[in-house]
Amino acid sequence: MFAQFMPDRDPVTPVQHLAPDGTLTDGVVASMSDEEALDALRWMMLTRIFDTKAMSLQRQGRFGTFSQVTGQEATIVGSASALDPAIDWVVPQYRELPALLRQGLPLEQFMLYFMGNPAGGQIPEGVNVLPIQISLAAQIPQAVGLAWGLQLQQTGGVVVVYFGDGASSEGDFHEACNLAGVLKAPVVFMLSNNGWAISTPRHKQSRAKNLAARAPGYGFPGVVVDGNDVLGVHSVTSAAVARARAGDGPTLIEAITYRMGPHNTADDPTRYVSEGDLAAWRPLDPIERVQRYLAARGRWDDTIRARIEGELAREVDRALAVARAAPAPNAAQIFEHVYVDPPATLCRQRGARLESLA
Ligand SMILES: Cc1ncc(C[n+]2csc(CCOP(=O)(O)OP(=O)(O)O)c2C)c(N)n1
Repeated sequence: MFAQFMPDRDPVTPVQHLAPDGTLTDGVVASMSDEEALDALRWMMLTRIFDTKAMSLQRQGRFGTFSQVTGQEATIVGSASALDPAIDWVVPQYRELPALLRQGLPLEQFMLYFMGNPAGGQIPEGVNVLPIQISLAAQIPQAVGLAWGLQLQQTGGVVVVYFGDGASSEGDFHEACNLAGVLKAPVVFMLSNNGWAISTPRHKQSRAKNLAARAPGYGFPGVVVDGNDVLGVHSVTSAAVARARAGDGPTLIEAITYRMGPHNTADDPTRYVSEGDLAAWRPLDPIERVQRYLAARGRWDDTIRARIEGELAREVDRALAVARAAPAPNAAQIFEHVYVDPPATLCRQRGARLESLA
């Protein structure tokens, strides 16, 4: 199954704690309590429900271009749940909704962004996340800078920065790794290898035997994990966070997962993703895997599913109602919340724009 992500030579076996049938792999102690696994499952299910809603809102013209998480929920939730939102930071690409929510970003705030309201890009005070980044890999050096700042301030905080296999081919990724290695910055590089950079497959992305294998070249460890296994991802991320917090520097985690939907709402994956690949990945669904695990422990059944699905659907509807009731955006807003003291050129542009509208 993992072979398609790696060139023929010397494949690694990804770390796996939870097998697709929901059983723990031999000798493994679960990295989460049942309560924590249930909590992780809720975040994963909320994300899936939101994805469906967001796709339909986009088709109705109420949402802009949107990238779903579907299929990758364990990678994002397993890693984010290794963080302490009070001191740790999440630096996203654009496919990490549950990590942002777990850090405390309100769902309605996330929705406003996709409704074209500049208020959606304004992160509330005290929520330790950076805004979504569309320019590939630009967030990675920024994350290292943030981690360096936390190191200097001795806050004990760690930064987890998310990006894809495609972004890992950008120069920014390599420069960021180099600097992080030199500084021993408290950062975890979370590479979601979902098989695709839009329509470019992993095997055209790099000759490296696996993408985590690049880390030792920068002086820190790389680990490959089954990205559809929330317990495995949680375990390797917890170890990487502990390492960073102890002052031992960065880790690169490559989570092997699969993008089960389009790249975004503007994409037609039927032109390049084979039905056979999707069929092979369907039984590896990260949400069903945790459900099987919890069912075997007496913590999951159809009654609990119906209750939780109802609660989550209501939560999405509530957030949508709040986002819809938000004040309409105005032209001045796009100049706000970037600088404390805006530079003179920006002030001039703002003045000219408002004058032309008046
Ligand atoms: C600097 C830059 N180049 C190109 C693009 C266009 N683009 C948007 S998403 C994408 C693919 C990204 O793939 P990956 O990093 O693997 O993330 P995924 O979308 O698969 O999660 C590309 C090429 C961009 N946004 N920024």
